[in-house]
Amino acid sequence: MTVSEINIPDSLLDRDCTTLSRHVLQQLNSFGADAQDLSAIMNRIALAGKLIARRLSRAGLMADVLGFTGETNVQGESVKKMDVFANDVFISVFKQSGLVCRLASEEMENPYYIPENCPIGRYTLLYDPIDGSSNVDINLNVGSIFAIRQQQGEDLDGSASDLLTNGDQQIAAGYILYGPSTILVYSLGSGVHSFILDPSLGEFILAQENIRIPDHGPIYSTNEGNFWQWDEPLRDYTRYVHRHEGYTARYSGALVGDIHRILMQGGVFLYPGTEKNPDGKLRLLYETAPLGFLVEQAGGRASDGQKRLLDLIPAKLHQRTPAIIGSVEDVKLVESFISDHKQRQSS
Ligand code: AHM
Ligand code: MG
Repeated sequence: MTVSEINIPDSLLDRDCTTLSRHVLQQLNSFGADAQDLSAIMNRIALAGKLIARRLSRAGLMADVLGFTGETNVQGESVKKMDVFANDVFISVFKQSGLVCRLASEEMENPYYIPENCPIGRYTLLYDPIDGSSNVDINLNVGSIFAIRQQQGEDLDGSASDLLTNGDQQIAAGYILYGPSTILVYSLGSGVHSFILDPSLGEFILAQENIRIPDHGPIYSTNEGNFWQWDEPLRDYTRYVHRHEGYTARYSGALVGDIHRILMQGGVFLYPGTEKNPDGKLRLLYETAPLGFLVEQAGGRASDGQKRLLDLIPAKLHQRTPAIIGSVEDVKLVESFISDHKQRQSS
């Protein structure tokens, strides 16, 4: 039998061959320079994901992977060795790429510039290299979150103030979930698509296109240990789900995993403000805005309880914001507790 006589169904080949870079070009429906750049950027992000996944998979076997560095980051949080490693991986995959001029991350006070890229690379990568890093030492899921924005203006003073704009300025956003398998989920503003890392190929292969989040789902995902510090409407919402059939709590302590579950099965993720921290814990530019972009693209809703997350304009790079993200009906229900409470107070 000759090779041409072997009958392999087209659908099978297509499934195995739709790589991330090819998918980006298909999405943009172009082979032009901008499309090639975005495809190359996504490919580099995927490479960072593979390098991080590889290190995580052997973390307990290697020296100097688990635990803290002893440093504190700009957020006042203890830095883990994996945070530093993953942060540096994203920088190194973009060096000499000609693609990305600036990288801004949870782990760096100021954006990192790659000057040799700047004359041609007009893009900025915003990212959280390891989100949920408290899970690393106990071998549970963690993630990386990213967003791509186009640089506006010249940024001559190096303040990167053009990044302080709303979330609709994101050209692309996504996450990589390091779980039993490594999954990359992304959107270029036309639907949400997932890819699974096939370790035998070393490639992310298309798993699901145009993911739609259910309009309502059973899951509510929040750290109820903070109940005592929440405002009354959030407590009322929690009491409501406790007293009604059909809700189930799921919280992993790693945002990417919790959002992924909600994206697939429906429900709501909540990280509200507290008395001590009215803006909550999560950061807008590289955590909640990218995830809000994705969830909206999948037909869901993302707010700070009152306003659309993507409409918020951060006052600073590491701005925090309350986050209510998930299925349309479930997010609206949480918002209704907040607006009803406000109305009662003003009447
Ligand atoms: P990190 O980026 O420093 O890991 O913090 C973000 C994480 C999210 O992944 C998760 O949803 C949240 O912090 C958990 O916080 P808490 O332990 O307060 O529930
Ligand atoms: Mg984080």
